[in-house]
Amino acid sequence: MVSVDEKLEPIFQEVLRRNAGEQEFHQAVREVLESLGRVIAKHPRYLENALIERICEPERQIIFRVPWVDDQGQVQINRGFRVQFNSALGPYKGGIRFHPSVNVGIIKFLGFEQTFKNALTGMPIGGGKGGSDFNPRGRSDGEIMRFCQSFMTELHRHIGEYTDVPAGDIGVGGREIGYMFGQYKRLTNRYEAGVLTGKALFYGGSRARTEATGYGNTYFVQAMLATKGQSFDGKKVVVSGSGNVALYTIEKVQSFGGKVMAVSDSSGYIVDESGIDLALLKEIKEVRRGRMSDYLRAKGKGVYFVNADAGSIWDVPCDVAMPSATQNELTGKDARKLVANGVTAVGEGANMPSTPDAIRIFQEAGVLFAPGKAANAGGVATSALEMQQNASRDSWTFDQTEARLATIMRNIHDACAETADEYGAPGDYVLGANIAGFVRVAQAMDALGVI
Ligand code: NDP
Ligand code: 2IT
Repeated sequence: MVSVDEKLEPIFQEVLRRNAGEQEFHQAVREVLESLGRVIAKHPRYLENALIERICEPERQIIFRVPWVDDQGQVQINRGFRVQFNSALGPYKGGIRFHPSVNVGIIKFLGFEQTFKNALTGMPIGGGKGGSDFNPRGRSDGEIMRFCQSFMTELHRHIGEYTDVPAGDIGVGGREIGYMFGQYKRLTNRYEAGVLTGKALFYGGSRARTEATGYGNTYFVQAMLATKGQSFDGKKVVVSGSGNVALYTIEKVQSFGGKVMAVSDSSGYIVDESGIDLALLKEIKEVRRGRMSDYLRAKGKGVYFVNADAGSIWDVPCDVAMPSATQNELTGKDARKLVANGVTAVGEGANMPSTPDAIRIFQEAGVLFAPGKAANAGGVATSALEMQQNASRDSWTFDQTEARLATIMRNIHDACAETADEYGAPGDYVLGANIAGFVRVAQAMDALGVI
């Protein structure tokens, strides 16, 4: 196991003490601190002024009650969160997640990672994250709207285009952003388009934002493969999840000549020997909001379905793995299986999908490994492009926006690779991403005084 530098160990112990029980947050902090030993050896200045301690402490954490009325007339209560982690580089920026597993530790890990991810994009955005333990599964459109309105009734006083700009994440897509924007507009009497991103195109959204995270991860993996003289062409790819990130990962991988063998949702995974039929999958997931088994029913021949408790999607042999569902979905056992099956590259579309064990196994096996905070940064980067378009009351073409995204992903890839080289760990994208992101945030914090 990689260890935390002895000078940083007391900082980590203090994080554990002050944030007891928040395992995902501990995991995310530990990974960054493991990378920072090399930074403080070179720049002892970052140990002064408690800069690292401050980076590990959110600037503000908001927890609130979200009451709403279901279709049966019953009052329901959920808990809402917004963690405003760091605003040294710009307004807090990051998604909102609706999932029953959401708790403060999960939102904190996401906000912490978001801070470094957003710094890596090179755009003027700080880091934040929010959400609720609300479960959208099986809820009617009216219930979703009432929940979003109640959530925003509290959240609106904490956000704004210059303060904090939320967007989507698990369980929050264009529909939910629309309901939240509508309620924000009513409450504030302002058409403040830049307060939320991921809006639909007809009221201030950006072209390519829907596609951006999946496309961006594919561009990142393409750049990693190119360092070994390889490409996606003819490669077998497995993409977990079947939501926003997964669908547009599949789209781009297929356009680059890759063959996507398997996809999943929380019920299980399907394998399609002839390659995933993306039009069918989109119809099931984006239009019908259906389940993985609907694909099996529609397709039948050459397709099989494995229940979530009967096996792991990572048992399916592939050249490239692109985990795009949720945190810690790819374990050490899965990584060992993938390596045994000859995987050559892994690009994390989700946030922290690989456990620390899995990352170690990939790296020891020489697998090209792209951590989420670099590889999935295309989503938030395109959100920042949406903010730019809103601020200038402009609207760019798809090609123009995608070209910006492609350049940003190339720059992030190169920054990670060059930083890894500079700090004596060539090919270690985890170290490169953590250090490059950290240095940008730390420099800004340092310049702003004790904040
Ligand atoms: P969606 O809600 O669109 O899709 C999530 C997918 O992951 C669904 O297929 C869902 O299955 C599956 N999933 C979610 N939670 C679990 C779980 N606990 N166990 C198994 N499967 C699960 O979300 P996104 O595609 O937007 O997000 C996916 C990941 O990408 C998340 O980690 C998110 O933080 C990250 N991300 C998203 C960005 C964005 O722009 N949207 C940007 C950067 C990162 P089911 O429907 O059955 O629940
Ligand atoms: O994890 C993420 O980067 C997101 N969910 C997107 C955040 C954003 O503000 O677009």
